[in-house]
Amino acid sequence: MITPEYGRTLTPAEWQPVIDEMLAANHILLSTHENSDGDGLGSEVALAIILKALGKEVAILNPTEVPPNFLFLTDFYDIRVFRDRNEEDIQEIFLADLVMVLDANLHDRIGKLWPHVEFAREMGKLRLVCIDHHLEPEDFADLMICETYASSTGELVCDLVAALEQKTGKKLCSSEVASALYAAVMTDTGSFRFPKTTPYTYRLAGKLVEKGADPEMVYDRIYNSLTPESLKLLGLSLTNIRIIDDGLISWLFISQEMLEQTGSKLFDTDLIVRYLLSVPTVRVAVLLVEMKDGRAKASFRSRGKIYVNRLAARYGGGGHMNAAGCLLKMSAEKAQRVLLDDVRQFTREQVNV
Ligand SMILES: [Mn+2]
Repeated sequence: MITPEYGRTLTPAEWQPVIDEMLAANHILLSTHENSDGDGLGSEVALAIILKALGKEVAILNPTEVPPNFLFLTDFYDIRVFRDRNEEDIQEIFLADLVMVLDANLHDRIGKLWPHVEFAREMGKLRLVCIDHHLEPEDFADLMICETYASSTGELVCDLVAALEQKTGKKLCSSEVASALYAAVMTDTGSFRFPKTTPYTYRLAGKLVEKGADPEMVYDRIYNSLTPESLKLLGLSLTNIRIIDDGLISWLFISQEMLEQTGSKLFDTDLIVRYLLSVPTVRVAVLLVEMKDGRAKASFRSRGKIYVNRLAARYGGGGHMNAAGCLLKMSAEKAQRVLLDDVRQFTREQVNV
């Protein structure tokens, strides 16, 4: 079903405050959420190329490393991981006059960067802009562009680029910008299949291809990049999925031991979550992953009108109606008990409504 706001875009006038911030700044830092995805990475790479072309000093500093299947984006622009004990990296935040957070609407989503950004803002003139499309934003920046109608942050950035081109009279959307934005929109729409994919999204994808985006390369690099280790993890995970509560819930726990046994990494778990909804009776799917530091990371998916972002919010996380996540501040062992009880209760309530 097409959302009622379909086709809505922000007007150049609505983008004006963001454009003013970008044009006024000299040194701009871009960042996205921990365990970054195609939307956050593609959006920041696209904006970095454009801001550089406008004569700005621009760096991308992320809280966590780029997953291997998105490394092709680093051919377009350097993406660095912020080192919180490194003087140079900390200094970089203090030298910036604008930080733009993309695809995250809670302050702690940028992880270890946040305390330094917060301190730099208290001490000086650092401005903070957030562009995002998740539900229930926290008002943590000077300017918040949070539009939940958008399929992706990349879709919003496409509109921003168009407004910037109009304002500056320059052609800014190079083929690399177009491919980065195509990667953002493609991944967040599940290759143009998820509910917020509208006729506008398809037209936008078409425009990006006209501007030189390479759909074949982007798809191949992102989805055909499995390592033998991640395939082993996938196999092991599929045999461990539990379909419970009359088929309403699918549940998978991936332990550190499973990661070690297969030689796979935390980001290898990202491709597994989609299999949890592949059984049609399932309404709520949960992937719980034990992290190295003993905490656990939960990803939620749902089918139909079930707001799993509300489930994630109970643990300090958030997201969208059908896709959300959180970091649990408890051991994986405890999380398996506490979360499973909570998910069962939540699902019963939601399905009975
Ligand atoms: Mn997104």
